[in-house]
Amino acid sequence: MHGVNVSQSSSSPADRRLSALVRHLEGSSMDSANHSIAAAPTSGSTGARISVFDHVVRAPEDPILGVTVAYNKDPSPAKLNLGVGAYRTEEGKPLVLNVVRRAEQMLVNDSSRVKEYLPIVGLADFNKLSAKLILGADSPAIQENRVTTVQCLSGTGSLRVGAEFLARHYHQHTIYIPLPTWGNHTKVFGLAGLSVKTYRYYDPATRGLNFEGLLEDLRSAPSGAIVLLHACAHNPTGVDPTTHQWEQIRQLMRSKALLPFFDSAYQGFASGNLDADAESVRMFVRDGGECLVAQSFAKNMGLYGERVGALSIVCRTADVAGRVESQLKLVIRPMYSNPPIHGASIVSTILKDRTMFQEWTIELKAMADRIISMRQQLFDALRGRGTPGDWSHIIKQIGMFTFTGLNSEQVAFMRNEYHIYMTSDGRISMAGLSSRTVPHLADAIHAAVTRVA
Ligand code: PLA
Repeated sequence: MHGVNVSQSSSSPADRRLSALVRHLEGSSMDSANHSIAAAPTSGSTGARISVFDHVVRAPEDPILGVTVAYNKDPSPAKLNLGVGAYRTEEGKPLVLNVVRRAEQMLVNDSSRVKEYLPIVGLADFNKLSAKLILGADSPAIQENRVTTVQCLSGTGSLRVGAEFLARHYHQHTIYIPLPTWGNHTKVFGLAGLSVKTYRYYDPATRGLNFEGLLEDLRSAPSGAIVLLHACAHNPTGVDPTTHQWEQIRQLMRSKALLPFFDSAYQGFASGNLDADAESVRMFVRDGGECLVAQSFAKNMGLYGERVGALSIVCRTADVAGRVESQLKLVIRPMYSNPPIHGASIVSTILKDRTMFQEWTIELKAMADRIISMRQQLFDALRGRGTPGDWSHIIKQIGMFTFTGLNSEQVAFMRNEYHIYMTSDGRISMAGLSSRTVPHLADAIHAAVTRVA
């Protein structure tokens, strides 16, 4: 097993929270001498001042979002940001979908709309429609009322709320995440108090799925363990199991009572089809078993900064679902009280209107198709240059990213010499590329593989 335990300590989350509370209470009964020392730097008296935060060390930038920080500082006009997975047009500009603009206009024009707090679980319409989008309009689980859905702060917030719930109410505290995976998974689950281990996923030799390794690792996981699955368009590898492989994973997981936690951040971005990209999740729901799904509307609706997402927990019965929801409210209330209204209103306006929904699917397909055409163009450009190596994985992988196989020295070389920015694991966001920038990237890759070992 390739397990790495990254939980903060061996004590349970409840123990850690308790000791934090004790520390806090001890702090508030400090003697007055301690108080005056602590207060001195902010007291305004003259003389040398030492900050109470003097011991704080500078933290490294985030491995993904930090790429944008470095990119923004680069004055070169030729610079290209292929780090974060954010869609760009052929002109290299961020895209606000027409249907989103139209929904926003409708919301603004509706003077009956107010800015009251949403309920703790968010906008009711949004929750219903989000569950329908991922589970399917005819999902028996929805019809039987055994799904609870809560609006959360995009995909990350949905994962975090799900993780906090599991840490409090699920008997198994070990979660298996794929190796590699989106870098934030380890932190989200570890900080919620779960013990994070990995299962084999990617095989660098074939640049494909290490299916045998995956099955072997899940087979030896303890019964009941949680397993994080990317619903589609695996980040960072762009490698997904086939339908047949998904079915084998499902059977193995159900036979061992492993609990699936789906991360669906790219529905519609892999194939351009919303239903096809939800098929893995639906397979697990069809068998009547339980699972969690974190959904993000950042990419498929281009609502990155609006932070719109949902956590759905599919339960065995409506009664269980109701009780689970009551506990989710206790998780959410002390974290951020209730979610923001605007983004969720945009999504529900679009999802509940037939014409707008149709318009959205067309715009979504156009984004997915542009990404697919970037794959072909980059592949052709490398072949045209006679760049050493087999680059067919560029057209075989799916979704927003290509896992190039470039090493960290080659990545650094491309940043320094060509002003092309990507994550150090060699992942490039195909959505950040355009016909205009493909030749520059192909030149850079060619130089990197021929000049840097
Ligand atoms: N899950 C996966 C697999 C993701 O790739 C991302 C985003 C999220 C969840 C969270 O997205 P959200 O909270 O914005 O909805 N990954 C990005 C951005 C696109 C990031 O790192 O935050 C990425 O570049 O990998």
